[in-house]
Amino acid sequence: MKQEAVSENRSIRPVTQDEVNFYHENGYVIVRGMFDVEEMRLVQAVCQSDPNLDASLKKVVDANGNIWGASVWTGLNDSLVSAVTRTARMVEAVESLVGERNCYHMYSKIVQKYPHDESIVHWHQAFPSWYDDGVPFPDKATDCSIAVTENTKENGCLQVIEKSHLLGRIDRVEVGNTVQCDPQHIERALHDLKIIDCEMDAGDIVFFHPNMVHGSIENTTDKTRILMHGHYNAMSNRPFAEGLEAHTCLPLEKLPDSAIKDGIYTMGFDPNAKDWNWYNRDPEEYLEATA
Ligand SMILES: O=C(O)CCC(=O)C(=O)O
Ligand SMILES: [Fe+2]
Repeated sequence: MKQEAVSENRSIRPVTQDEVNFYHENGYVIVRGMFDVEEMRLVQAVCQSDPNLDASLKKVVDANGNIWGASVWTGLNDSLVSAVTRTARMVEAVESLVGERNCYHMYSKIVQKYPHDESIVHWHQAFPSWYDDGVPFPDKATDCSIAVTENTKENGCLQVIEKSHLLGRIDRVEVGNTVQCDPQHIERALHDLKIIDCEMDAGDIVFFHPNMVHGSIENTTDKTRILMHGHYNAMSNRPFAEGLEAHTCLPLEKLPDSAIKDGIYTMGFDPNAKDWNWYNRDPEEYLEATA
């Protein structure tokens, strides 16, 4: 069945005013039970067995030469994972956090950390790339990470530096085939700010401000850790540049929260979804150059 947007859909899990206040004060908020276990099992099944996910994988090389990867898509499509990003729960939560009704989905990605995966996602912020695109206000966009599986300290859950959204946009330096926040700034910030391990059960979600410094470390367990990251922006905050893949600015029409269980999608992961490689250098080329 094709996706149908029904504008009067209401969220079954609205974020509370306390959650919104916590987000603004600390730069992040973990919203428990945004999705249920049955819904996350459907997404897990896509991650485990849909070859389209691997085909869209963008590989990232860390400082030690270990590789992690993200399956990325932009815009909206008829897949299960895209339906998740459009449920009334998600759209209304985003609207509450950015303080505007009319938002668009920039891009999403799925990051799987396999058993005993030693790769590191170095400390970084999302906003600097959007700034490069021409997005003006960091407060009018938001990042989120849905725990598709259980996320623990041991399996390399997302880590954020509490209140780091107050640091503003930090200079980036190259690491592996990508960039990270200048480590000197991070070291200084960590004198005052603490690292939060975003431990979550499947279905929990962490929303965080685009200037929040975040990353993750090794998975020391026998199980794969999966996060689905979403990035949204207020329509009023669209960049000045035109023709940018991640800013097609399609109005984010809500799907009913029942869409996932009702199967209102045509595939797990869309192989034709618009994707692009925003990392600095192709990993193969990078590894060859540094061999
Ligand atoms: O999944 C993770 O560990 C973090 C990934 C991330 O922050 C990113 O891809 O921008
Ligand atoms: Fe990130």
